[in-house]
Amino acid sequence: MATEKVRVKKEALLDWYRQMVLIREFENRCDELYKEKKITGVYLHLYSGHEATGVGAVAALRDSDHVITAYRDHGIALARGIDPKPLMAEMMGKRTGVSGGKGGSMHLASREHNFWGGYAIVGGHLPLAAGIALESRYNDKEDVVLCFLGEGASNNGYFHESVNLSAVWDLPVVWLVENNLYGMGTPVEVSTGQPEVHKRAIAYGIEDGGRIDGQNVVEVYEAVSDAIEYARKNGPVLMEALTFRYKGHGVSDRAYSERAEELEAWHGRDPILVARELLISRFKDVESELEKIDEAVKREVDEAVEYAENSPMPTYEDLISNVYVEDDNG
Ligand SMILES: Cc1ncc(C[n+]2csc(CCOP(=O)(O)OP(=O)(O)O)c2C)c(N)n1
Repeated sequence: MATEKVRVKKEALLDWYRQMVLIREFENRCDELYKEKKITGVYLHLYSGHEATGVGAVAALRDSDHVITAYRDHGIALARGIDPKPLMAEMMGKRTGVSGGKGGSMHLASREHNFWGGYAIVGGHLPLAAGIALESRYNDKEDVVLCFLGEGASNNGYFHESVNLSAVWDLPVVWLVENNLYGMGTPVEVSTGQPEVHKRAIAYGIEDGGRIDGQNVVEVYEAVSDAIEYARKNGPVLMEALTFRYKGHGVSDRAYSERAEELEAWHGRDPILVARELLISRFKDVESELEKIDEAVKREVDEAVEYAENSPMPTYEDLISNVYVEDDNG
């Protein structure tokens, strides 16, 4: 793939910083609301630690491109531009939620944003990504699908079937593995014969997009931009961003105390910190702008929580709508 390095402008970097702070703040509040039982459900999977991967990768897309992911989806939804208010309302199962309160944390989607969810079955969204990419190819569109998946998801059958089909049909899809080194509590070396997942590209005869630093939003943006443009013209790319999840698998899971040292080291390379340091080193007097962003994001999340708390629950009619398609006779 041709690598054209474009120096990222200050405005873009500030906006990515803002998005990452928004994701962190939004999810910290979700964690609290879950403990208060205002967000319910068996699981709540936080994206904390992965922010640079989601923000940098989604920034590489056109509006007409598509995004799909698994259950660790709130951060990617925010990066795709979904308003925090209907997103928070969705978390609480409210009628004003982005999916009418029927999706919740793991199954939120927004057609308007070409953000297709949100799936709980590990790897289950990969065939859907291939299907969306097939529609684009079949109808001679230029749209690309960015499919996020965990390294754990690269070990089941969905992965093999979908990546193979993307190869034989030259589908415009970027398979972006967020390798956070653990699937639930299982280290990648224990579950995966080739722990550098991107190297599997050769087995499918597709482009290897390499392994990138998932903590650095600029590096992610540049590498994923190359991959997206390659996919648009030629076909699939498999690549991998190395990152780390700060919390347990879900908020009810323990945070694996045996990983304390590893966790500390990753916090030292926190994606928000990395972006902050880059901004400060590159632009004079940017600290006051960063403070303003931090404060504005807190207000935005407060307003989202207030909106969600004051929103109504779905009615019975809401709950049974969009379940079955009505035929012409009603
Ligand atoms: C088909 C299937 N098998 C098992 C599970 C249980 N499960 C949920 S998440 C998970 C680990 C997946 O790890 P990975 O794909 O690396 O994503 P991460 O949670 O690290 O983001 C497992 C085994 C499931 N939801 N679906």
